[in-house]
Amino acid sequence: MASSPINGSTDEIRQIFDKFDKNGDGKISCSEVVDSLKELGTAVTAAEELKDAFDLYDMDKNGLISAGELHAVMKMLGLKSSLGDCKKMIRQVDQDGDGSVNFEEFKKMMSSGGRAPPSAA
Ligand SMILES: [Ca+2]
Ligand SMILES: [Ca+2]
Repeated sequence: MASSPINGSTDEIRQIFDKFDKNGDGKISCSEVVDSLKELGTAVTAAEELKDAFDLYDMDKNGLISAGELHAVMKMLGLKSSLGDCKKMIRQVDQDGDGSVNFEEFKKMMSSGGRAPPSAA
């Protein structure tokens, strides 16, 4: 049962190729490459920034931001929020009700605008 890694990667290359080949003519033009890289770059940057911000808050790296962690970062950023405020912010996005913010909930927190804390620029 030797599986050839080449088959898998050919598939992957074709998928990537299809993504680049916007008009489906089987060729990738320079402008198609530029467009695709631009799209890719924007998506990756946004996701990476969010992950960086999440890691900043998640001090013990357990994949969850607790009210205490949120409070500590707010203090670090010089924002005057009480632990109670942080708990309230978490409650607003806490979908599974565990009292902490996971990455999915964090994304919501950041995209909801409003009182989303700024990331360290
Ligand atoms: Ca944590
Ligand atoms: Ca939660």
